[in-house]
Amino acid sequence: MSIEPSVLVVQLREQLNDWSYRYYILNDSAVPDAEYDRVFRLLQSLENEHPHLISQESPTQRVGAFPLDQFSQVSHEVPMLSLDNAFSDEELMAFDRRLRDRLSIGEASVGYVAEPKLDGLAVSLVYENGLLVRGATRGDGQTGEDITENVRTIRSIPLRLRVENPPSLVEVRGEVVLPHVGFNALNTRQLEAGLKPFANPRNAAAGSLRQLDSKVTAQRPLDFYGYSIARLEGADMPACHSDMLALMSTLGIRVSPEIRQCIGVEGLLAFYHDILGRRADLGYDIDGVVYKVDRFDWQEALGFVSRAPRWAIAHKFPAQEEITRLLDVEWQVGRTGAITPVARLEPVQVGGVVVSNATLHNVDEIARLDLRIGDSVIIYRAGDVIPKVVGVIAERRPDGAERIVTPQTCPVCGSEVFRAEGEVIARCTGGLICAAQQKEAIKHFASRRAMDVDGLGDKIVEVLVDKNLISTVADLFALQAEQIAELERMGEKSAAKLVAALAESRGTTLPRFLFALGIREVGEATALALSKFFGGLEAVMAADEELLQRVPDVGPIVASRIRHFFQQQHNLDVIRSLRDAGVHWQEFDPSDAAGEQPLDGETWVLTGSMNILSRDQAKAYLIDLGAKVAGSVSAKTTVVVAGEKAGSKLDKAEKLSIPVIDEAEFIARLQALGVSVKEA
Ligand code: JCF
Repeated sequence: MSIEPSVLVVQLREQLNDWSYRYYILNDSAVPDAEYDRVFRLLQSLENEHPHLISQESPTQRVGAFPLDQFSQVSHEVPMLSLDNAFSDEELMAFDRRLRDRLSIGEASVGYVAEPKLDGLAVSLVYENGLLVRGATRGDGQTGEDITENVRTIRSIPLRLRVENPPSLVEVRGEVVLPHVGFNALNTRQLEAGLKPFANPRNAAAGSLRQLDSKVTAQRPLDFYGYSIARLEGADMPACHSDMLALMSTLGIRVSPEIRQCIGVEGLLAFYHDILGRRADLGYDIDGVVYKVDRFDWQEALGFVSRAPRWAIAHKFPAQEEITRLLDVEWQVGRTGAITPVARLEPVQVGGVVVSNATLHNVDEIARLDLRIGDSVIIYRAGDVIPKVVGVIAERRPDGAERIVTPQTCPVCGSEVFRAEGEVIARCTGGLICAAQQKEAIKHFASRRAMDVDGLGDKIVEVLVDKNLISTVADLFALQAEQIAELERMGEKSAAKLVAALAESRGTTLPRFLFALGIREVGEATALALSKFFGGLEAVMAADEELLQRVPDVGPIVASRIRHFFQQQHNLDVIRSLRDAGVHWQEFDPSDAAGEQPLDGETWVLTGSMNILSRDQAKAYLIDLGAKVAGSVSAKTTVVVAGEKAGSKLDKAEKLSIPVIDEAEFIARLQALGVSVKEA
């Protein structure tokens, strides 16, 4: 017997709305995304077949509606208030004093409700008989704009209240924000599309909410938190603010989980400092905290001054945006050779710390901002992230403000600066000889999956470079035990061990060596493919881009990176030195069967944790033997190695009848293939 479509549609809708509620409002994900999507598509196809079954509250209706020519005006039945501000502890104490005087409660403490003050846009949501019928902006507090279609796209705003018998009318007030993650993703998309990025999340949220085309709003990951009920009909209004917030939660409206009841000024200050300390971790911008008198009878007694209530105040945090002067632009070389412009600024307080440097990301950013030395610039700093220059105040440009020129050579090593076509990032071509890149290059070279030098950890590499004992990877092999023994926290024993490990690592494989060179875009898989194709290093070095592209999985970009690497004389010098130092591997004729590896063509999957081997090591062994190592189990998987606490991959392997072996069996197989297995 099949279920009636009209019944099924309701069931699916309820299921999806319930999952959505748990995900967006309770922050607990009930089912995997894939399952949600599957049910969503099922509902969509049913609604397509039976359009009369579509209803306004269906989750399929959150994708935006027809674009509007303009927003219509909405007058607020109950005005949307603004808040008075306190900028210091003293101002806050004066506020509390005033309240107690007006209420004539002497030295008794006031019960407050404190909440983070979200830096977004205030909106009003009207629910009639449980159904969302209107969304509006604050406007001037009396009249706002009808943004119903836009708010309907926000997943954390329920289209229907989650109660059996909803009040006949509920007007919720709250704040729409764009969380940091969404803001960064949006700006990345803007830049990729050649559009201007938004200066801060608030502007981005405002721009997103005031879209005449709600389909655009639907693409913006906006969030909503309610902070009060302005009108309630068909139910009793609670007697205090904290109970009203609880009622909102019951109705399915998201309320900030940070809201607390606080007693007296001491309670408020403790809340303020707690939230200020966690400001960066909240995931969205806040510009302070809001305190409200909890008791409604007291709120009523206190009343209003002009458009702000006497019973509430916003205690502001230090601003996250400030204006200062751009003194200079310096160029920094990152560990991958990326050359990034850094703004040197006249020191300014932003978000409570003194900022004198800010990132400019890349050369395009300078052009986009039309930045000149001497300009007045706007600095934005969200929490702990690096401050950035988000704007220029063009009217304040001084005469003779200098243009900013991209360097042609690396400021660290003097090598040519290269910017690949279509790339926004300029890079130093110094590779292994550039001091800025040396440390990272050496760490990579020595790592498990590369040359696997036992005991040469990141810390030691840093010390060796800082003490000028090494500057390229080739210098590693000239290190003497006596030199190492003199370093801090190194003894004769560990020095001798390290020298022995270095000596041992000289016997390697071609794929490991190619990977160890740290050529951009050449990971282990590509290194292996190159080895198999060419059989020897000389052949890889001599190959032109056309030939390189014949290697499986090597496209034009990777080919150009490889070619470019081997065209740099300093890279050739380092390779020469490494070979002179005794680094060697087996080469073979690629047309010959000798190049074949025991696990050629096999795909292995590692899951769970192992006791004897590290995952990197296990992977490296497999790759050395010619296998591919994949991240997920599929019909193409040859074997799954399951360590302890193996999870879903194991289930999947069983479902697909793929052989599963444990760590002991894995090691036995490696040894049978001639690998001398080392403990991690
Ligand atoms: O989070 C906010 N931006 C916020 C603004 C929170 C509140 O509780 C507010 C507000 C503006 C007015 N309460 C009022 C009365």
